[in-house]
Amino acid sequence: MSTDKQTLLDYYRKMVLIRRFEETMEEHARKGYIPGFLHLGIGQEAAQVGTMASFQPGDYVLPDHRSHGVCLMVGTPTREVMAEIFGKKTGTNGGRGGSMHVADFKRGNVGNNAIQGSTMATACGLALAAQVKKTKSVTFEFIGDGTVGRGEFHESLNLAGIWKLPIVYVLVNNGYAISTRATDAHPLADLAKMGCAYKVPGITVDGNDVEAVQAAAKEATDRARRGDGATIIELKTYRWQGHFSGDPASYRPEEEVKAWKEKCPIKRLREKLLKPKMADEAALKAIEDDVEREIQDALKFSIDSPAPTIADALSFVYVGREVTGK
Ligand SMILES: Cc1ncc(C[n+]2csc(CCOP(=O)(O)OP(=O)(O)O)c2C)c(N)n1
Ligand SMILES: [Mg+2]
Repeated sequence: MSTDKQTLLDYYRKMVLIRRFEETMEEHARKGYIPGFLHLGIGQEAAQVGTMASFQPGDYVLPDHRSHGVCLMVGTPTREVMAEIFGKKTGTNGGRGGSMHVADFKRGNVGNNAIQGSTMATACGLALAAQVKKTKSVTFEFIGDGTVGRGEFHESLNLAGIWKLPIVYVLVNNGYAISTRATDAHPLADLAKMGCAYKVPGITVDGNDVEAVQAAAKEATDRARRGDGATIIELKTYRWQGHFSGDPASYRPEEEVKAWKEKCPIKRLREKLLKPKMADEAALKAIEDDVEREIQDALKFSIDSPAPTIADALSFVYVGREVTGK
């Protein structure tokens, strides 16, 4: 593939940003700063960056529970995403959502729902609205391999198929749903084929190759924008950590984890940039240093920001009416 140098450097910065963001979150979860569960997407950066390269203003995205990187890719400032995960008042949702519910409506991030697969129904609604209003907006729906076994998966694909809804299903197949191997849970190895019963075409792609992901996502997005309907892009990748931060992941053989770390999507792009001398070490180091400054700024902002007050917890409970607690 012949992606130009500037675009590849942009992908490199974005992937390093997500990796450093996730590592910083993990470090601070261990120190007790982060309330609630934290699901990290370390190892899945190419899937997030490559897909979101086709996201445009006016589009919608429904991230899943492992999607801090997706939340960053819609353009929400790193400070606000991080502060939300820290549960602070300055976060995207005033600290009410936390890691799994970072939403930024004005940028098209409609947010996640803790119930696997439920956002697939929401995606149908958003896509139907766009179709009726003729806005050309595309809905990006992130799901994992585990979600394929849910009823909503089939119900939603049926609607998307019959109504030709403008949806890109981003099926991140990282091989596991908590401790259950995808190959033990589903009869098909390539889950993209699940759409054929609903006339929703699918493609299975190496999810650690950012250029391959970008190409597949672009084709699916163009197809949706043309009015030709939904596509599933299945991105085969691996989560390096356990299901949540603190899960020892003893259900996975060490050699398997090691082999996938060798296939690191960031290392791969780094080598691609260095070998034909598209970029030198100094240029990549400058990008990494720049990312580090952004991460440290967001971290200081998040730690220094105030926590929500009890009164804050009572606002937005009812539309148009404040609850005073009295
Ligand atoms: C309906 C429902 N069942 C179970 C859960 C608990 N749960 C949270 S994440 C998860 C696994 C999801 O696996 P997958 O879709 O492959 O995503 P991954 O965690 O691998 O990114 C489960 C079972 C849930 N949130 N909702
Ligand atoms: Mg999974």
